[in-house]
Amino acid sequence: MIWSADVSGALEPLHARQISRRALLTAVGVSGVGLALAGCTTQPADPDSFVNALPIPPELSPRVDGDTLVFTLSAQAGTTELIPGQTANGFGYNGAYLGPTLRARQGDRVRVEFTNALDEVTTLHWHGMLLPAKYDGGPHQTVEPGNTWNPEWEIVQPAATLWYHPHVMGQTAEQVYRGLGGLFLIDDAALTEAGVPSTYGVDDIPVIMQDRNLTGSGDLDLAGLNATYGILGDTMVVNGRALAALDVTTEAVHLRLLNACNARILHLEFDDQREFQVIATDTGALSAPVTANTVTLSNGERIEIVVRMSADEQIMLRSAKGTNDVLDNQEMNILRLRAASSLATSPEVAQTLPGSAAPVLPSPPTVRDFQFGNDMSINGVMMDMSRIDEVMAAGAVEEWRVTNTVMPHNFHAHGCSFRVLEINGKQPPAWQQGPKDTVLVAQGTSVRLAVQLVDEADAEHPYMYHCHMLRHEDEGMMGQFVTVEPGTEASVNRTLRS
Ligand SMILES: [Cu+2]
Repeated sequence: MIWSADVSGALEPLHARQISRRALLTAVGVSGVGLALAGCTTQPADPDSFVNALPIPPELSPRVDGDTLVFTLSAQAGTTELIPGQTANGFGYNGAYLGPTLRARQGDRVRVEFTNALDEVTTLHWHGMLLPAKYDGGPHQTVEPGNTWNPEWEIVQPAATLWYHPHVMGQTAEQVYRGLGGLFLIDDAALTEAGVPSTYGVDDIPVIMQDRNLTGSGDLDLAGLNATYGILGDTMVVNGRALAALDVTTEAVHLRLLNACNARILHLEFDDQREFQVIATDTGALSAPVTANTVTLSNGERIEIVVRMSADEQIMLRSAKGTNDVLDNQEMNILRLRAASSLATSPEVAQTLPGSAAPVLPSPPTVRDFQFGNDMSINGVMMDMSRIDEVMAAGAVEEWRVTNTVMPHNFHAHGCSFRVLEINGKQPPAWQQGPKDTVLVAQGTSVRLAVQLVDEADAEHPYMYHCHMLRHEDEGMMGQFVTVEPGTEASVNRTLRS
């Protein structure tokens, strides 16, 4: 057992706080134990130390203005407790870390009244949302400190777990790391009718997973933002709480798993390898539940699962060690699930779910290639805010091929939903065949996608495609496309007026 002295001088077992190696080096100096630990990866935190109640992000009640749901969000700085009893300085929406959960249904009109109460410029991007590019909250829709921004759109897509986060050029990694992010759920009663648990905070649980480095006093450690992959934290924070536990009171729980890490790849499983049902991917439901016992999520991706438990059971959601460089080189415990001694009955999930039909490629399809380069380029160029890289027909279905011969990256595109047709020429696993907006493209990998573009024509405001590893998109591993009236593609000006 290794012991460390906390600031009060009391000794406590090291595993109790999964103290970061950096903090330990600081605490013990660069000799002895510190040197012995340098260069090795952190052991997973002791499951028995996962005792902190999992916070549930509050639902944000909209104001109703005519036929529009109006949500009010403010980006702000404040203090939070990632570890109970210890103060962390964070950024959040309507709070000090993360933000409330927004909810709406297909067909709803929504407006967000957003205020930037930070002292730095930010943007507010709706990850996975199909909406006009001028309201997408990408790098062009900057909001200066003290200013407001009021995007308004109609929800045109089916039920999904979407999320919102900053997307400001060069500062996204730091702002997300400090805590800016939240969920936007699109609801559909048909999923509840199909037996998917849907009582928010009871058996329908958001699980926003973030790896963070914490200082010895529990604050966010910002060192390493400019490393190759940015910060890879050794402490998992879920919904803003380290060493978190969820008290399960029903036979089945629906977990909305979001990899909100800056770069880390998660290979999610339970410690007893139990099977669960995958019911949805990034942008919507599957057509039938898929049984699995492990799923991989790169950062930015979501997956929804239903897991069943027996009374008095305790299981750990964890990430297994993988082979993608430093992005998944350690096993990490994430969230402990503790079942009560008496569980409320849950229905079985129906064998048919209200999943949307996959986009059908025209014959012959329009094929678009995206090649990752060694220098953070895509197709040989880095991000230029004034350059339109691709012009597409609004509402079209296209075939995209993303090829990566260099280090691990992933690929995310705005203004579309896609299906993964092939990874290195083979069908992806069934749990990866649902609607998506982000896909892991590991080193030496090529993925083929069927992309359904949003039916919005606007030659002046681009959508983004990029690596979602936040350090990489900040460095410029990003490009821009516009969707325009079909037939007008050739006449579009590819230089944006500033
Ligand atoms: Cu990348």
